[in-house]
Amino acid sequence: MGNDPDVVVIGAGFAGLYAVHRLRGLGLSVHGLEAADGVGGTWYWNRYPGARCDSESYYYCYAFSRELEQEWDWSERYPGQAEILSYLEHVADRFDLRRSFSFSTRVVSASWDGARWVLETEDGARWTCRWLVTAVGCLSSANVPDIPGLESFAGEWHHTGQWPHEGVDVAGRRVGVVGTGSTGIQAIPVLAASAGHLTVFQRTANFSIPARNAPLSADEAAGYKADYAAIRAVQQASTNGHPFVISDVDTLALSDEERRSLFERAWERGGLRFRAAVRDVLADPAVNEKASDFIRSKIRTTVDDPVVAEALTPRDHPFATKRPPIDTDYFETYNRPNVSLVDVRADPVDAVVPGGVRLASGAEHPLDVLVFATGFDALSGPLLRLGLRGADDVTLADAWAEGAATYLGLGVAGFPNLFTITGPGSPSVLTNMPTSIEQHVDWIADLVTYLRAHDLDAEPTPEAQARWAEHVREAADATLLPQAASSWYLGANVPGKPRVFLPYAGGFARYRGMCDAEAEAGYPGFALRSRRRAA
Ligand code: NA7
Repeated sequence: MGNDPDVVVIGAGFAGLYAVHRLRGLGLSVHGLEAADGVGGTWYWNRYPGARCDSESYYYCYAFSRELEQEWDWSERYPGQAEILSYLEHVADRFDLRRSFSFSTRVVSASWDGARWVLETEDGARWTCRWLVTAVGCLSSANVPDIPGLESFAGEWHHTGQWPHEGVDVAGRRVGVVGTGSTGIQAIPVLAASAGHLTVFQRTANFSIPARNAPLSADEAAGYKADYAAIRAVQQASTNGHPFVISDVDTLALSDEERRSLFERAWERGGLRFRAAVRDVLADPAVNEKASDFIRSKIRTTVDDPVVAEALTPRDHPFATKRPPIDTDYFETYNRPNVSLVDVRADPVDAVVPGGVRLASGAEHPLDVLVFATGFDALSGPLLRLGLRGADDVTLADAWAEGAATYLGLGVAGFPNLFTITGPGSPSVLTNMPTSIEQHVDWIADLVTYLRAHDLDAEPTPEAQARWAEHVREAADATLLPQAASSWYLGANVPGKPRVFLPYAGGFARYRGMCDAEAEAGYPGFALRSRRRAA
């Protein structure tokens, strides 16, 4: 195939590995390009202390191979970064995928020349392909705040999503963490355990639920393996790709005591199961307020110092309207004598100085290590940095000047034969990721099969894309999600990013049904053009 396969897949994480496997299985020539020197995607880069998945291990994995499901053994309820990376390395070997990838190969531009995509990589190589499939992840473009003086810092600083492979020695040192999203909340307790002093710079207090991580017993693992068919069926029928059935209890109809007891049981189960126990938590403000108040009461009783507890209590957004973290000893960590909390909403960061961080008030916090747990330019960011140019030489940046727009999250008008796994406008980040990824890859494989059989090129029509944007907006507006003004779902975490609610909040099963209907109807949302006529 030289440098001219049928399909180029960008990325070798969960999405890229499965895309290469699935598309290769159709008899197509497929090649993957990956910036890292190995597989893993998110789990290759995010090696910060405490990095762990919030989905449970027995379902945060591929479902496409019954044998793989039975062969692989997970060791904990939630898989840690190293274990997920081992799993993906195993998948790459088991399905002989590495031979189809070039590693240490970053794509810097990709242009549609009227018949094929022409890609350039950082090392100057050129690839062409008929179909371009992006598997670049949703949370892979690091968001490092533009703080004056950062270059003058005499210590070391790192973004959690670009953590050094050799690790960072924090033992006995003065460590600062900026950010209290899912990442900060995972890293803070682990860093605090070995740092000399840990200073947390918090802009927005966050809700968090105890994960209740634990080793996975042999009996539990065997039970899941025996039950996989049923587990997968629940995932497919669910709103979020998790195998939980959402409670049908009307919490508002309960007495205060009954409701408290329901919340307590859910709190003990922990993790994302807490949310599944509270029906309508993202639909009904009154329900949400009860759940939010319950979590606030837990913060008050966990954190010893009432002033610190109050500063840690979220008041500016309803529970779960920002991606709700789950934790191991997060709030308890503030009871340690070597941990302090700094409210940078009240007293913002003014500059990084050689010795640490200086606030607007002039207060200085001396630091040896500064950790940015400041998140990502989510969903659109990883696609924008590929340097895509579609038909008529239009850049993706121009096409998305008013905000990311796609059809079904799977393709972009004006960008023929480009398919975006878990793109903006798909449910992706609101779901269990491998479940969404497999659904996308299978759907793209069917579309490519159809295009090959009929010798067609395809891109979404502008009308279908506009209808989808409207539907994505309506789906978000039917929930409380847009109420979190600073959420990365809205692009609000990146200065200058257009405010568009990015993921599709209408539910995974419903979305899957719409994708299936699109395929069954012969892809009416796509402009299909004969290649022979184009040639
Ligand atoms: P998030 O959820 O975007 O969290 C980033 C955190 O960093 C959040 O607390 C932000 O505060 C804070 N932040 C960002 N920029 C700044 C500046 N300039 N100053 C102070 N604080 C700042 O990213 P995560 O990596 O934790 O999680 C991303 C997803 O990965 C997660 O949701 C899971 O899906 C996996 P803010 O709330 O914006 O005020």
